[in-house]
Amino acid sequence: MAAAENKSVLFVCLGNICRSPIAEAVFRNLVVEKGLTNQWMIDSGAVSDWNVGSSPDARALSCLRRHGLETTHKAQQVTKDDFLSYDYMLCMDESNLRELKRRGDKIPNCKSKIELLGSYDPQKCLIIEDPYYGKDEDFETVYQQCLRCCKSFLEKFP
Ligand code: WE7
Repeated sequence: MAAAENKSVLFVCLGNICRSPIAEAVFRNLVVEKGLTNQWMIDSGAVSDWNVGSSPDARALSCLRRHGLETTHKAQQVTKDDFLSYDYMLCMDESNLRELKRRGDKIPNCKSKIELLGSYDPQKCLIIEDPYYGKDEDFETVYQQCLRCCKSFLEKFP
């Protein structure tokens, strides 16, 4: 019988159209590859409400496609409920971290551990920079950082 989902992670960035959908797709693929799909609830969200309902940035989609991944994600803002249900909120930069912690601090029974995804990087590259005003190669850098960090995060759960 399939085990119930018992671990959960929400990947978070500013607008949920560049970095966090890449992280979500990368992590989901690792979980599928390891046959752990039924153990994990995985999603992504934004600190801001700016892009709600939008598909990921075209450059994020082509980066994922280049690596054989797809997503149908639509941008959504992190909700109060998310702080009560997710084990982990993994975000990309200090601004995301500050904002999520500020919100989490106001929520009684906040369950989520709020951390930088980059804190799991074996290469110690702590910040996953916003590629919004960048080039394709910046999206590739985001992808490689997400891959290293997601692998290392998943290894925490034997
Ligand atoms: C971004 C962005 C990103 C910057 N995705 N946007 Cl113009 C704007 C204003 C408030 C929230 C959002 Cl989300 C957006 C659109 C979407 N990754 N990065 N904007 C960004 C980057 C550097 C300096 C200033 C901004 C607004």
